[in-house]
Amino acid sequence: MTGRIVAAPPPAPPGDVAARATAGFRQRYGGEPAGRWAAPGRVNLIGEHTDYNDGFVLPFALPLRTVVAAAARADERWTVWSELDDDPVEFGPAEADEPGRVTGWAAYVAGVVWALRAAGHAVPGARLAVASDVPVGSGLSSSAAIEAAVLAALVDLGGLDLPAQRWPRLAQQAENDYVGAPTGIMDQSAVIRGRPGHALFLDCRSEEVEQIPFDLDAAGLAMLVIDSRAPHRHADGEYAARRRSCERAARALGVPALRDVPADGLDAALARLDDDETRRRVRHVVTEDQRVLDSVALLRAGRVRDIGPLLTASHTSMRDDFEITVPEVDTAVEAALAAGAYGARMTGGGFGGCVLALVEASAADAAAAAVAAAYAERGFAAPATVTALPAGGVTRLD
Ligand code: GAF
Repeated sequence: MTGRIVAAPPPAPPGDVAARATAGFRQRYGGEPAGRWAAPGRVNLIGEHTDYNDGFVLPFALPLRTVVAAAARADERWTVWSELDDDPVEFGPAEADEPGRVTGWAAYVAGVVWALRAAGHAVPGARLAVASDVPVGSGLSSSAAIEAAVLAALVDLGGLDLPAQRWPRLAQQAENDYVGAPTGIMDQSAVIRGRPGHALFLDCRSEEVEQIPFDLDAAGLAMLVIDSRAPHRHADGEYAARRRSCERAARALGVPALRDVPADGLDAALARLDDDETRRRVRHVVTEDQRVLDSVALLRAGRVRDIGPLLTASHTSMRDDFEITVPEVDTAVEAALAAGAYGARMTGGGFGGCVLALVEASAADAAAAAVAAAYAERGFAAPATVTALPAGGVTRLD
């Protein structure tokens, strides 16, 4: 975030996140870490539920980071402490090699060890201490952040031969196959491959990326990130259901994935499907892919304000066709638009999480206040709003 907090932020532990990771390491394990690795959270500018349909996404990394302070150990065991939890978690090869054995937040760490070992790497035993400014449960990919930071730490500590372009898929496997969440590759790609001042245009089939300049400051614009504070209602089950429905539809249409339904062939494809719900799911994915492509074209031409209507159309599609929004996020979008935002949409998997609103920088405070007022009127818990600029992906700090 730019550091300009325009409404009450969620409570964060005191102290710089890297210093907290180091302090945690010293306190739990004694001695100094061999290094510190940081990975960011992310928001998705546009392209929702398109990644697992082999489609297009346009996320960017946030300046909020998860830091892992770590050192190798001589035996093949992994001890992880997080500031989320007083007690460290320790596991060995038996737990790492059996998906599901380690549970809770430490499963993301064990999942990375599992994925590396499954790919044939000699993963060094390690002690790790994790601190994070990426809020958990706000849809900003705290899980991808911990996966990426741990992956970077283990690759460096073990001197593993694993080029960074293979990291996103490996981190996704950790989440899919060890943790058991059937997510796509967007979040891991954003937090690993993000670049300051750019949004990441990713083709989720080929994994090709293009860094798209997204300089909000230069354009006099601000991106509000509004934490809807909506409790996640059945998010996991609903996410999996949407994915199954898309995969069924692709089979029914005889294509490898919904990405293969062209926008100008949408009506013909819809006519071949026999239930209305599936038709709406397909319409969301196909039109959303096109909105990503249109947004990229506008950004390449430097027309940042003009992506606003595409953001709002994405939200409408998620609300009416994909049915993944909730009253809190709809309220935030409506209030931001009424306050003059160029566009606004929920970002992330849905059923809560954050809303993005593209506004003139000079109007950011007023827009945040308008959202807070709309929330108060409806009796929702106060939203937390910050402004965000694109930041860099996973990195070694020292
Ligand atoms: C979640 C998932 F992790 C992503 O893979 C993506 O599907 C997103 O929801 C929806 O676009 O963040």
